[in-house]
Amino acid sequence: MFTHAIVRKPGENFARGITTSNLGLPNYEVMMKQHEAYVNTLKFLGLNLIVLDALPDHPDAYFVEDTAVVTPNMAIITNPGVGDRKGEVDTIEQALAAYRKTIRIQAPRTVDGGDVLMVGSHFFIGISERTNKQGAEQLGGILNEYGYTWTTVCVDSGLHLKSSVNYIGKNRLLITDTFADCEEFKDYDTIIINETEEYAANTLFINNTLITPKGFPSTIKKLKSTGFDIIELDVSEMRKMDGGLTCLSLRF
Ligand code: CIR
Repeated sequence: MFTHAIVRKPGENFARGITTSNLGLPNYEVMMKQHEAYVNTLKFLGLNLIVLDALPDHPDAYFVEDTAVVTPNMAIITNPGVGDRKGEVDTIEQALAAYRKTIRIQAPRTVDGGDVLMVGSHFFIGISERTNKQGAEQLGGILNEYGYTWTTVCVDSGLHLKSSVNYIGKNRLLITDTFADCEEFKDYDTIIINETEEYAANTLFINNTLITPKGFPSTIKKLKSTGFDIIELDVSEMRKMDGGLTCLSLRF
């Protein structure tokens, strides 16, 4: 069970962050409303929220998931794979230091937290444009020291591993078609997302509730079969910036 989450307020200049989407310009007021609804949902699920201020020099900094990997025993502070985002980690380390021992990924190794999927005591680490092999190896070495296991997964499509694969409880993965046949996931049951709803793979599982993006009816139908409570949240403005539900918080 998670008891805490770190989030960060989006800055007024958040639209200057990195994006590949062509969904139009995001709106600040709508973004803030959607972010507030997200924070309130985590509170409703019983989490204690640590809300950090916006970092104007880093317009993507509210996607806090990329800056750390938090385990029950310690937290690994990442070295994000794009230059613009590297400066986001210091304030995250300060916030996490109150709860966990922190250990840093060292350059030239890179890791984005969005590439790291925790399933119990096992970690899947995506090798992507943001997370390099050396970064995965340093991260894996640290995880081993603390008794965790890890395997790598090649991320050929989507920004991060968790853009396409997420753990949704009871040995089940919510997964896009592209990743469904990966050997690495063979020990898990899978719910495969329809090709037209791939964005909904970024569903967040918190304390036996599934938080899923609004607007993906076929995914909702499939998720209902899990028996877990489901909360739909509109994250249209985050999506315009290539982010989603998992990216917006660090849960621990
Ligand atoms: C970026 O390109 O880094 C941000 N605009 C989006 C990061 C999304 N984070 C995530 O999927 N964990």
